[in-house]
Amino acid sequence: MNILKPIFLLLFLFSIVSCKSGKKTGPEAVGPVPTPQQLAWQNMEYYAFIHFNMNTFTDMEWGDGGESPENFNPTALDTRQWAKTAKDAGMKGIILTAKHHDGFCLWPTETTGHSVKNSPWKDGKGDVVKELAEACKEYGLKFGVYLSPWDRNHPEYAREGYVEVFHKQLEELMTNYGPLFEVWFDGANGGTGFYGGANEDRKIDDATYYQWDRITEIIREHQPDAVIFSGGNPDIRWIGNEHGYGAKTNWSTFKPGSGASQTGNEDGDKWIPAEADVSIRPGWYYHKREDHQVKSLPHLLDIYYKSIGRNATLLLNLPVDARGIVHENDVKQLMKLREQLDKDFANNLATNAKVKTSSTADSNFSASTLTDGNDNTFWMPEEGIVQCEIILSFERPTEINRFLVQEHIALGQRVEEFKLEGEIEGNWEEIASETTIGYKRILRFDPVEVTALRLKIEDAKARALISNIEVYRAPLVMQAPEISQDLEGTITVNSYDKGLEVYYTLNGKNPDKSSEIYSEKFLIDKPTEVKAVGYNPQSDTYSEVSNFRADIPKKNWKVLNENEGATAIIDADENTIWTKKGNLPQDVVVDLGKTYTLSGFTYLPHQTRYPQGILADYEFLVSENGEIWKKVSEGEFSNIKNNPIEQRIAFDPTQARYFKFYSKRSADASGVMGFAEIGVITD
Ligand code: FUL
Repeated sequence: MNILKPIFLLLFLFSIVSCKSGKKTGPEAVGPVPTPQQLAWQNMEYYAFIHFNMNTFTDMEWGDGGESPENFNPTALDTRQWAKTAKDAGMKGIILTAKHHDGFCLWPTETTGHSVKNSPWKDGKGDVVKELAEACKEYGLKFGVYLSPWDRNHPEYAREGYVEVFHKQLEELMTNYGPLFEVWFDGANGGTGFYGGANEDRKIDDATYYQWDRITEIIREHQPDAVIFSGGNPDIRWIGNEHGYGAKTNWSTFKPGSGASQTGNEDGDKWIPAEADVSIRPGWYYHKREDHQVKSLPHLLDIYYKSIGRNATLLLNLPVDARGIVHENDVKQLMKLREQLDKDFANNLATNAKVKTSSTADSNFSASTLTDGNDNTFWMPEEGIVQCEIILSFERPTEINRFLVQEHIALGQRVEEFKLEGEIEGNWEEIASETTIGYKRILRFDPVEVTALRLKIEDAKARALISNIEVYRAPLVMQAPEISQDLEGTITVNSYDKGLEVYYTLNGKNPDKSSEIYSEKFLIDKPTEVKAVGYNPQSDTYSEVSNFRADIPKKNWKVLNENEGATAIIDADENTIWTKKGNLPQDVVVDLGKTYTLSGFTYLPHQTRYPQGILADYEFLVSENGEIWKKVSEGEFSNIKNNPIEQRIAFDPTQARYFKFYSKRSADASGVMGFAEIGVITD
């Protein structure tokens, strides 16, 4: 015993010394650094927003607060389906609109009668917040809440009384639903509303009215692990747009009030990283009319790479429908994205590479930490070295098109400028020249075959601390090509992934690699069914087939009874729209420039987020001379309000140079006539 004691003492002293010296060799933090909560949140990367509330039932984006709780009545609400969908999509959590601007509360709050308590759903005994909190727990997801400070229902809004109500609502949410990872405050504050029937405009000073310090206290007291989005004392900031796109330069350091939400501030005095929020459809809430507008795989991929790939997190919104489930179209697109991402990041080629660096502080921060898959280890050059290089050498020429790099942000975001170069046939060539890295940066580029890759840190606030490098050869995106016809009649077939070969037919048959290969635009001046397919020669696989019905060019057409802007409806561009002045009934008369045999017409309503003048019924008349008219078709566009896609109406072939499209009634409440495009089908 007596002999062992001094040995223990020696060992103890040694361990203190080595701990201390270990600390000494580690770097100092640079600038503001994330809290453990912010770090945990950043690690989540990808999580769901769910907009589901009164607006789901009133088909609105912003209710005015005068809605009756009677409206809230989901027929098949299933929060487990939401959680399963998010989980299958690879998301790490869900944030729910517990209360939106219209003031309706999805939980049985004690603060107001404007809640689920007074709805027919579950006879007023339901609690959506609770059901979702439980479903998240079951599926291993984190849970967060959106609580709108603006309340267009509450009679006391903008007065003293409401502030207490708001704090109480927050407290209820913070105390009754288990641990939360994020509390989301919206920037829209004050304006017109119902306000208990007052129906007036109420303004507040966002900075002082809500008492943000008290709000922060409530959150910190009950939910110490939650981060606060926006509001008076934000932990995380808005990315500055609702497209889900981060800027290429994206600092997690920020000066509140600087207005630099997109880029952050290099010299920001606070660590306030960016969250990119975007909806999978045009609207945040569910609208049946948007069932055909769920974002495409290429669009979702772009969002992913421009948010998570640019040092932001991605909060992707799923508008739950009036049944109370995530619509099947949205689920399908989400899973397509998941599948593609799994393929993109399937095989990390960096793990096969030899990694060397131009400088290394010591063996604790060696080059091997860059590819060890451990988030806590990082590489570091010697003290004072800012410009430095990491070189990955491959055994044989390797084709790549993705580069992923991460800084060890626990000690601050440092890199200001970097380059990626590839060794191609013995020469170093630039692949990309960029600015910030941050938590994660992913570069996408055309495939290049390299024998080595060189990451050059060109400028940084202090020596860079790089924790991870990954390299991939993402496969081609098997998206069906997009076919369009312009004013002149020119057909363009566009493949999202330039690596695909594109084949097409003009005879209605499905194309394959024995069909005509598409190499350049071509002209079509008669009714023709154009079909195209993308083909991946490496895997010998095909995309889905796309189908387009081309017809006579519109270049010589004229709208005769024109009022301003009407050419938008015959410009072969569905992004340009026109709404005729004045109320229905209305007509438009078009001169086709010469006589054709017409056998039908097409009508495409506005494809915008807030469409106007979606027409419900029509009469279609034709004329050879523009004076004597013959009605060739009359009817109703069925279900057009819910599904405002192109309408194709056929009639008996008739010779004509002019047509008149007449309508008495719109499917929406606008009472006007709106178009994205109108066209004819010729024989
Ligand atoms: C906006 C809100 O006004 C929208 O309705 C939606 O909730 C979006 C996420 O934030 O500011």
